[in-house]
Amino acid sequence: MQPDHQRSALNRLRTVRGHLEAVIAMVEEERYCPDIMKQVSAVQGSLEKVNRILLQNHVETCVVRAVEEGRSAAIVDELLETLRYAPGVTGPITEEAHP
Ligand SMILES: [Cu+2]
Repeated sequence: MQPDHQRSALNRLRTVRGHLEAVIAMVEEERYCPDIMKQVSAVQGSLEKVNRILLQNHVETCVVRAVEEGRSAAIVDELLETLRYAPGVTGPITEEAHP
């Protein structure tokens, strides 16, 4: 991975881990359901940000290399398949999805 993308992805994932621990505590403490749902949604938004970073890294490295090596058709097929893992990535940018 490109070092800046790796650092950014790791920072965000570690933040999500902490956030998720807090959500688990909310469930254990039987907090008000909509309050928990709001936090789950925020975690999902954070994970979508990670996928945006991973996709950017992939396009800048693996995809560029594949095109240079004449594997354009195969990498485009794979890329379209990859986008299915991240519907939030290809949708409109919401406030939460901004870096
Ligand atoms: Cu890649």
